[in-house]
Amino acid sequence: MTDITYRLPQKRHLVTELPGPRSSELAARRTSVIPAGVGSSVPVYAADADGAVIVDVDGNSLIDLGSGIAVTNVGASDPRVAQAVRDQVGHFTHTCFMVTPYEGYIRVAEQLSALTPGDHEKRTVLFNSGAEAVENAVKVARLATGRNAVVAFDHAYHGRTNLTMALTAKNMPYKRDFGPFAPEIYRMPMSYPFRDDDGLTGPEAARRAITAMEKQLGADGIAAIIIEPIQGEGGFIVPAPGFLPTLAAWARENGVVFIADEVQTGFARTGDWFACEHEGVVPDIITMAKGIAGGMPLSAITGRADLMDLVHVGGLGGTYGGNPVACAAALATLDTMRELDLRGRARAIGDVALGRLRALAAEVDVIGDVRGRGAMIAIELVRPGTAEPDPDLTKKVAARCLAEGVIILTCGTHGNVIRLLPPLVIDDDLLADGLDVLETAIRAAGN
Ligand code: PLZ
Repeated sequence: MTDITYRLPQKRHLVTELPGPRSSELAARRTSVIPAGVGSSVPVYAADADGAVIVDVDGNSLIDLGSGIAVTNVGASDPRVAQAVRDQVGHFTHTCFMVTPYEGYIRVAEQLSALTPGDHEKRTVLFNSGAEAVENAVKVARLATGRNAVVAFDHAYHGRTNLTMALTAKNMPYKRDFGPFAPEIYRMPMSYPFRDDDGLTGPEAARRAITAMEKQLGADGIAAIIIEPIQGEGGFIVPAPGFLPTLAAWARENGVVFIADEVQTGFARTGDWFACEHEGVVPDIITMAKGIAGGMPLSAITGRADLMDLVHVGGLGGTYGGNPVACAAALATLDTMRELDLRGRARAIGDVALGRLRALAAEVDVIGDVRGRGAMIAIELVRPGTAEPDPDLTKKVAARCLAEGVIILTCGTHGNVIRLLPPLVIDDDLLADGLDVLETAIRAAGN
């Protein structure tokens, strides 16, 4: 691997208790101007960040094992990304691609055509957020098929806009009291190896969903199936082998558009460019965001040209979609990922972290499952000796990690999953230190 240069020391170093006095001051100011509806899982305010370290306003250096929810895969302030942004800002920050287009947008589309699974002809449209990409994938699928129904899965997360709230499974905090929701969304059972009946294979779990779709909806009424190849917010659920290929094959046979939501799994995170590649699944449309642009807001859909080209002129767009600064950041991000072989790095992180966490699981009785792929890793915490979720313990572990200066995110329908999403540029020592802290927190909280 090419050596990585960091601007800030890649070390955990605490100079105050967390949160420190300046963070507490900001937290107090915040309450008079920002509603409680906007949550922050870490009560520490950022002043600087680089690689896998976040420095707070009190001068504490924390290890970031969350990447701002799977965004800063190339690190928090990669020099190539920062320079590309500075260069672009020095020329123009916006013209609106729907008014006066520019080359950066085309270059990002060319790269996504080449990087996404499948060697068919493709088209790409750029947007700002993951939710917006999902909304547009569904628009294209409905127009292309002339059908209404859209199938999502148990534990799915697809966003917070009205349509994507409907696609998202979990009520609290995403949906409660925010309805009515968009119609014609149907939810099917997911493959969840840790919680499915013993021995249920991936193809069998797919047949379970397919039978439900055929009985409840009829294949010819379904515009699209949308699925995260590894579910993110829902608990880092890795479906059993064969689940995704069986569903994708059924979709193809029935003219149902197969949409892979790779907003969280995308861009080297799982050790491939996209998680679908692991089982050779080629989606009709793929949604992307987060890791695509090193922290700048950018999202995309890339889909089969024969579907995407059906949309009438002017049917897709938005003021900021494919903003030139975000495009410049994306191009630099993709170059960095290739240059530093971040796919290889993600696999190496997975080997280290999964190995350590599986060894720990053999020793403590609160870990029900360790799973993941590449640098997208989870531990599901349970009451000792059962499969009963333990969300309180999960919160306790995350809080203990934070107190020691390690940022850990949680997720899961039951709130009992610790997830690790380190920047892929994290160095071995920092990763080991972060895992030491996590291991100690689990041992202390659990036994
Ligand atoms: N699809 C698979 O993971 C965003 C959201 C956190 P936006 N996940 C993090 C939160 O509480 O809001 C996500 C995702 C998948 C779509 C989205 C939505 O992406 O960029 O947040 O709109």
